[in-house]
Amino acid sequence: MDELFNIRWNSKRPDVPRSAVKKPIKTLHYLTIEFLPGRTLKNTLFNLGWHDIFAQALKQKGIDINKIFDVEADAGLGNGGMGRLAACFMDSLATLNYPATAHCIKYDYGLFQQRIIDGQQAEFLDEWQNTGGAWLTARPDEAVTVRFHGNVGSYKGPDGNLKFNYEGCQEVEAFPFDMMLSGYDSHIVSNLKLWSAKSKSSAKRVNYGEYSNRVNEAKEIEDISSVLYPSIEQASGRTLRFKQQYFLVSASMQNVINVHLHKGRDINDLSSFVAIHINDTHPTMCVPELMRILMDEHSFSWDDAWNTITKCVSYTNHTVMAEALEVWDADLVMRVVPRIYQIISEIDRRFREYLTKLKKEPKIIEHMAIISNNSVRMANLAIHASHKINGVSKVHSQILKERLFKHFAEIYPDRFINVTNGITHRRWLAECNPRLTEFITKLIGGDLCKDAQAMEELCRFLDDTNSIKKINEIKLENKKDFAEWLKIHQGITINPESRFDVLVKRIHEYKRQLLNVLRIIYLYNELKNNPKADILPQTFIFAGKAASNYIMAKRIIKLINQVAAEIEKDKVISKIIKVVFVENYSVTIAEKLMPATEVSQQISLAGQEASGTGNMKAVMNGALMMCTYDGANAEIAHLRCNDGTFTFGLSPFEVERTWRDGYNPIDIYNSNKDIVGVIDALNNGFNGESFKDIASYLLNTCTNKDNYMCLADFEEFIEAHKKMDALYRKPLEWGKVVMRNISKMGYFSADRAILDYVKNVWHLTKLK
Ligand code: B1H
Repeated sequence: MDELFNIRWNSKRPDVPRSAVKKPIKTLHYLTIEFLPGRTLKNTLFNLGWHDIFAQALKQKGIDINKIFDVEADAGLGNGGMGRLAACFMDSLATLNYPATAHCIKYDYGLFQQRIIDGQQAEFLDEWQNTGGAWLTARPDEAVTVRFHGNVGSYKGPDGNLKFNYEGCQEVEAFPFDMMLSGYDSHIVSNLKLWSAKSKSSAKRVNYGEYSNRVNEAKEIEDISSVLYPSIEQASGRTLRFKQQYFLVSASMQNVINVHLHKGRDINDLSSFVAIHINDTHPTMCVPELMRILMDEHSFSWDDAWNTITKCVSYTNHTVMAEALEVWDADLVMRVVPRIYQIISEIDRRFREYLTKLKKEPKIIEHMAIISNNSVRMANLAIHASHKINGVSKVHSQILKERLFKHFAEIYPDRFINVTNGITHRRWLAECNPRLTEFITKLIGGDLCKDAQAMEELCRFLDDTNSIKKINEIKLENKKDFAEWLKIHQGITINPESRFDVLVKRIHEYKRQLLNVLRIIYLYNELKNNPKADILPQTFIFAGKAASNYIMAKRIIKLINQVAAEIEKDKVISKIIKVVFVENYSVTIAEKLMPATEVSQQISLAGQEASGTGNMKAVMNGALMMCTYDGANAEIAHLRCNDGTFTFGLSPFEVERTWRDGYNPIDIYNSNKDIVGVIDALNNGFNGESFKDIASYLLNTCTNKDNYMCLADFEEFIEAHKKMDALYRKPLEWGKVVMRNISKMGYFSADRAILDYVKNVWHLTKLK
């Protein structure tokens, strides 16, 4: 059935008799807990080549096509880069004619709608399906049952082997909805299969007096697909999040097997037809779930099941943050999915046996084990079961291989590879920045959408003053557009002639929005001391959501807004610098902001940001980056030969060494009068609110002091900005660097990333 979805709907289905197809068609199943497609209508029209025709036709009727696009809600099934990456990958897979299905959950509510009220983040329900749900097609024919809890029984089967049955389970219907994701001028579409949880009890008659119990039971089941990342502060939330993960993998693995069998294929040939990708640790339970299906339902032996699965499965790690390397209480796993726990225990037992044979020390075996200390470690399981494991940038992959998963890399050296992330340059350049795209296309010819690497050709025009002037003009026009949009949507006026300095991403301590605010406070202090100080007129634009229970992240949002308000009160300073916080950052807002960005802040503490993709979006749209040596920043900087890059701060290695040697922010404070000024200002407060808590977070000698080393990198950050400002004051030179950077960005197209995955990991069949 899914072949249907991989055929472009307006093209004639190739009439190939099955017997004539010699090689197995290998399809990707991309398992992901997040998926952020943004809006679909514009993208689909664009990919079909119909955008301009529709726009013109509507214009004749006096209708602005953008007004129609604005009706559609973003499908907010994700939180940030990881979910967006999945969407970019599906676009490239379809464009390049590789068959792929992404499996995710049809969350009833998206992440949340963010408003800023009194400077603070307020969260509102995101009912994305009201309009964003228009693209969903219900697939009742593919519904499957997912079982939780209950008891596992065993008995001897007719073949003499041990068989397992499950009794007293909670049965949940996994009901899929398909969303077709178009590629650009391609023969096929990718499919996004979104699973929703339904109670199966509606078919059963309700006994007298039991109705409300039955309703509560149904609600509890439907909660499984209610929200992304349910809070794990309480035990009930942890159970829910865990159930959600098993729900996704059980439904998708059953689907993979059902489709495989439905096509008349042999279950023993699974690995020739199917590549299964674990996107971060959340879907790791696909491994024991597939073991269960193959052994308990298809009578595979342990070894045959394991050999099949390890040929199918690969894993991408997206972060080194400890909280995302999931570990579940063994008791929880045992209680919620008892058969799966048995299988994981056996994988662990065999793995420990293997490590013992390799003569690993007991301490190392414990460290690598899948179950240890009454916990189940998902990353260890994913690595042990995957034939390839990759990080998402060179620096990150190196950290995985040499630090985080060092012991695994020793026993499985060939499994660890790097695939640097990419973005679909169609959405993130051609669609969102038509002025720049038209200009580039005029210069270099050809179809940029098909060949991102062709941008390299721009190099030929680096000495053409008119082209550089045009690049600068386009940026100004895009800034004007954004200013107009901001005025309409948030009632805020910004000056398009000021430099747009942009930091947009999830609010997290490691991403160091705080460091950027410290710089703004420093500039404010400079202007207070001397209103005539030579400081460039700048608009500092922030956007991003903080997790609703992340207190420090929410304090940082408050600080940004209070600094903004304080600056506004000063008639002179507010003419030079202005801070704005754009509400409810989303794919759609990013599409408006990237073309207007001049300075893109990518300032995570080195070693913490696995890749980043906002960096690629910004530079492709003609921004220069202020960045640390982290994630893909390092590769972007390298590709443009380190000229015109503004890199500052400690390297990942230096960060480690500084922690080891003992980091003391007080010493830095005592030796830098600018930092003293900034800390004093935090203590005194902004717009009537003191930020003593943040001052002491930065300085306190408690264990939590300046966890992400804002003070360590402060001075270099300021100095790097001075160099950047000097370049900005020479528009032709700035424009030339911008143009050269754009010319190098073809490498960061998701098309290249997908070709890397296809060649080195998935080995998919290209459909003709
Ligand atoms: C990324 C996450 C993430 N990596 C767990 N990991 C989460 C993991 O709430 N959770 O449980 C939430 C988010 N997100 C991002 O992936 C990285 O931070 C970026 O650096 C990277 O560019 C992106 C895509 O690879």
